[in-house]
Order: sequence, then structure tokens, then C-alpha cells
Amino acid sequence: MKTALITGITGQDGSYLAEYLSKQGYKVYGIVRRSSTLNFERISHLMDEVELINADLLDQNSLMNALSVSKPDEIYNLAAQSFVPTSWGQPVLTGEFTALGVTRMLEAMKLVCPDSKFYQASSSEMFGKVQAVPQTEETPFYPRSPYGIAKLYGHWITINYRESYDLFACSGILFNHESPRRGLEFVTRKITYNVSRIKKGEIDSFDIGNLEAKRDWGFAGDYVKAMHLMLQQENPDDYVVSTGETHKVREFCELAFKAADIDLHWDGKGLDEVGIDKKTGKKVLYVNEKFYRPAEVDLLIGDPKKASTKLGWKPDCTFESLVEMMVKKDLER
Ligand code: NAP
Ligand code: F7E
Repeated sequence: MKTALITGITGQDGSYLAEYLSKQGYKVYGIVRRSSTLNFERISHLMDEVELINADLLDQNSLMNALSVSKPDEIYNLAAQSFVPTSWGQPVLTGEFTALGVTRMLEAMKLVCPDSKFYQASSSEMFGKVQAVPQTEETPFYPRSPYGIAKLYGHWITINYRESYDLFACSGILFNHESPRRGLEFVTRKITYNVSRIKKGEIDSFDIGNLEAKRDWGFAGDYVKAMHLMLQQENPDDYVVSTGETHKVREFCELAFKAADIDLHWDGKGLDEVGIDKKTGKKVLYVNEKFYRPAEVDLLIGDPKKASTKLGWKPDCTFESLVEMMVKKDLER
């Protein structure tokens, strides 16, 4: 039986990965940080299958202890401060978790279990103001937020430990991936959750930011399979994981309302733009400057060719079925 340790197991990806590895017959450990209220909603159905260890990315000894206890064949480093707007409000903390946290994990691995395999959760946010379209493993980076910059540090320190100490360390450059378990502050879940509340008559409308931003959105359940595949290869390497399609936030809104049987049309321009329910004439969506970012990433679209040819990975869930799945789950909630 193989053993895996997941940091960030209580997060969106951690929960899907734990489920997937457990189904593959792995013994799964996860690190969790202490909080005054339990935060295991996403893994509540897995509590008999995973073993949790208290540790924090800020605490080197706790990470070393987690590795000594679990003796993992594979380490998936998913823990991070992952919300981009928070990274402007808390740039130093974001650096501590999302950048230096990676070095702490790699140091712990080097000292405790150098023969383990390591996966680092890198991000398409590292491409930021994109230098090529579509983005590949060779595209130069130009991050646009403290989060993107912290991820870039995590990416390079992973490569550096691989080259310096011959560790089996891989970095997955994952483009946005979503699910019904996505945090409510991210745009996709914010939209599907609030559309479901409008449909149920709980609210009349909600506010949104930049409708023109374009993202390459996939399904988290597909993407965790790529993480696992990277650690099954003969040699460690870095891979872009994406769908190869891009869509505007505006399109996501239109499809989400449609999935709840509401036809949306737009009126006004820029900050005065509103989304209107065609049938009732009610204003259901307002653009609000508050959700604009100090520096935006306008366009992301990844080329998943390397992951497809070398890992044999491809996503199953389409953009349309992702939106429908998320709205359906929120309506059922
Ligand atoms: P998420 O839902 O925000 O989960 C983040 C996880 O990190 C949570 O389990 C959180 O624990 C944990 N964590 C945060 N700070 C920690 C600390 N100091 N010590 C220990 N654990 C800590 O993120 P996600 O969407 O699953 O993403 C997983 C990883 O992939 C992240 O590194 C993210 O930056 C990266 N990524 C995500 C995407 C995407 O589209 N989802 C794309 C590219 C890369 P609590 O529950 O205690 O807060
Ligand atoms: O924003 C625009 C916003 O917060 C997407 C993280 O998982 O993926 C995620 O980062 C876009 C941006 O995700 C609102 O301006 C408009 O252009 O859902 P998001 P993100 O910033 O792309 C990457 C790959 C990661 O690595 C990150 O960890 O949507 N947008 N209106 C809005 N965004 C939010 N949050 N809220 C709005 O109201």
C-alpha cells in the first residue's frame, strides 16, 4: 500500500485528491492547522479513510513531525493562502504561507524522507500579464499579484531543490479549476451560489467585478488526476494543466443564470452595467468597482499538450457541464 501526505487537505483540491488517492488504495494522511472551530466540511465523508496530523506551514518542526509520522511515498503540497485579492491585503502572510511554506516543506522532505516524491501546486497566476498565447511550460512569467509572485517563488524553489539535491520534485502549473466545493469568494462559486439564492427568492441581486476577464476553467476532480500522474513518471518534471479553452466572466454569468432558467441580458456600460432577468425585467447583477483588482490578469489560456502527450491526461468535464454541475449543486443545497 502506498502512502501519501496532503497539505491543504481541507481545501477544494485536497478533498478531491484525498478521495481519488483513497480510491486508488493509498493510505492518505493530511495536515490540518488548529482552529477554534472544526473546518472539515469538504472531507467529512472521508473521515474514516484519512488520518489527520496537526501541522502548519509556518512551523518547520510540525512539518518534519508530519513526515516522520506518515513516512509518505508521495507528498502533495497544496496548502497556501490561495485567494488573490487577500494577497494585496496580507502580502507578507501570503509570502510566508505560499512562498516560504514551500521551502519549509522541501527542507522537511530533504531531512526526513529524501526518497519521497513531491508535488508543488504552482499556478497560472504566475503568467499574469501574459507574454504568449496560449501559455506553455516555456512561456516567461510575469505575475501581477503578491499571490502570483509568492507562487513563482514556490515554483522556482521546487525546481532548485530538484536540481540541487536530486529530489523527485514536480511542479504542476494548474489553470483555474472549480467545483461545487470551491470557496464562496472565488468568482465561479460566488456566481453559482448567488444565482441559486436568487432562484430560491432569498436575494434579489448581487454585485460582481470585472466581467471581461478571461479564464481557462476546468473541473477540480479532473485536475487532481494530473497531480497524481506527475508523481508516477520515471523522472520529475513540470507540466501545464488546463483545458485549452478560455471564457469571459460574463459568459460564466450568462450560463449560470441559464442553468437556473433565467435569461440574462445586459444594459449599460462599464461600472454602470447591469444584468437583467429578461422575463421579469428585474436587475439581478450589478457591476461594482469594489471587486476590481489593483492589477488584473486579463487573459489566461493554457496549452495542455505536454500533459496530454507525456502523462496521457485529458479533462473530461466541459465548461458548460462544469457551470451546470455547480448551479445544480447550489440549487440542491
Ligand atoms: P483552498 O481551497 O483555498 O485550500 C487551501 C488549503 O490550504 C486549505 O486546506 C487551508 O487550510 C490550507 N492552508 C492555508 N494556510 C495554511 C497553513 N499555514 N498551514 C497549513 N495549511 C494551510 O485552495 P485550492 O483551490 O484547493 O488550491 C489548492 C492549491 O492549488 C493552492 O496552493 C492553490 O494556491 C493552488 N492552485 C489552485 C488553483 C485553483 O484554481 N483552485 C489553480 C492553481 C493553483 P484551512 O482549511 O485551515 O484554511
Ligand atoms: O477570479 C474576476 C477577477 O478569484 C477570476 C485561485 O484559485 O485561480 C484562482 O485565482 C477572475 C478575475 O480566481 C469577481 O477579477 C470578477 O479576473 O475566481 P477568481 P483567480 O484570481 O483567477 C488561480 C489559477 C489560482 O491559483 C488562485 O489560487 O474573475 N472577477 N468579479 C471576480 N473575482 C472574484 N473573486 N469576485 C468577483 O466578484
